Amino acid sequence: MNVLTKTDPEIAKLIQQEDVRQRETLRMIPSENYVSKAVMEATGSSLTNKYSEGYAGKRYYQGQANIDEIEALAISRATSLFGADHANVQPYSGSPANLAMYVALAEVGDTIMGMALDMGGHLTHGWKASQTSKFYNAVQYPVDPKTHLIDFDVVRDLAKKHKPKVIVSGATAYPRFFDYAAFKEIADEVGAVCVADIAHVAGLIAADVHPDPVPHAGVVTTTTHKTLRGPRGGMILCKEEYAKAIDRAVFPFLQGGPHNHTTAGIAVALKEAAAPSFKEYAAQIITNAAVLAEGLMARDWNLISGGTDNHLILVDMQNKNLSGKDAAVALERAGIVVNANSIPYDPAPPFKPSGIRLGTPGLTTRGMKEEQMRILASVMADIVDAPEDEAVIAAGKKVVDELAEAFPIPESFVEEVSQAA
Ligand code: DSN
Repeated sequence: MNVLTKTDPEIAKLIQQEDVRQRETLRMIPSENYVSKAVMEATGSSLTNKYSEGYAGKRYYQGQANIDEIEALAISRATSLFGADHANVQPYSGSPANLAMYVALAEVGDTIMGMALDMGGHLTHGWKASQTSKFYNAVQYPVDPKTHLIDFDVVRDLAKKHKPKVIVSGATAYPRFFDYAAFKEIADEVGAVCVADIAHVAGLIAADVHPDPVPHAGVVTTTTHKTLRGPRGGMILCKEEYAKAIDRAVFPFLQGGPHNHTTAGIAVALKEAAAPSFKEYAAQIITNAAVLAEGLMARDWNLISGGTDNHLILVDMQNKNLSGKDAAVALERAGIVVNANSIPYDPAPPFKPSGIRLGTPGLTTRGMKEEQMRILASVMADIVDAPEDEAVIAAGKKVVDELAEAFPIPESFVEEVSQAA
């Protein structure tokens, strides 16, 4: 960062400090990952200088020869990886992608249905603090109070009662697979469009280690930076019948010029995700989460739903007499970065919730496997048992330092990509 250091030493220093923080701590927030240098280079390129309102071949600005090809590549890689009819790669991130999906499928004031935020859903699935609940009449489905699983009888009853135009599946804190066929059946019964928000699990779906919503859902929305391991961005996949409405909703209804540097980064990440080694990566994410869950449960950690099928683990800390926030703060002191999170039917407020949420996409990118998960389960349990014991924190930090050094953030997935080409 020679130039940046000269131009703006304050920002350069903060970025360098963040590089060090990312290198020296363990990323266990399940929505975060580490991208390749190739994705970084595409994202930090001259493409940021270009305006391209419109779509390939139909732009409102001249000078699109390269941009059109980049966007076309991103689209064809997305449709091919997910087996979708159509892809729009312009949404700025997951929330704008979801808003575009509603705009395409419903009128303001129509009823939409999604999982409540405090049950594991996303803000944009109609949560009361989100504008999606003001623009639309949002009906929220819960999880079962005992099993913490989606109860399809409850979803069906709510759908029959409220007749939503759109039913959204998907979550930010649901540790189990989604039964997309069941959602589609209910959507068909009430004449709703079946939508899947796969932001968290897109990489797992691309690698065939998670159920696939594409055959069932009319529209699939996603971010590109979680298990898919691309830059921060969004994407909408859909069946041909929704393609025009989705494209119009993204541009011109909601957005102006697409972020071409992000589009290029998404294209690179999609190429990386098509490599055979990405399948191994995604399978290892799930194995790692299962082993970590087992290790934590052996130390009397209360896992929501009793375990995990995917990349994430949601923990109820109430039996440890520790808030989720205090647990997350203690773990971070040892270099383990998770997030405090509400649990279903949480008696505590959202800013000091009873749970923590953690996951394995980042650690798996760093090459960690079952053995490291067992070590980490033990370190985390020790810290949660004695969050104010400086010797325990120091011992945990020593293990984290060793792991961070032994498993550096990889720069490249190039070998895998050339195999796939
Ligand atoms: N903020 C994302 C997450 O952490 O899951 C969802 O938008």
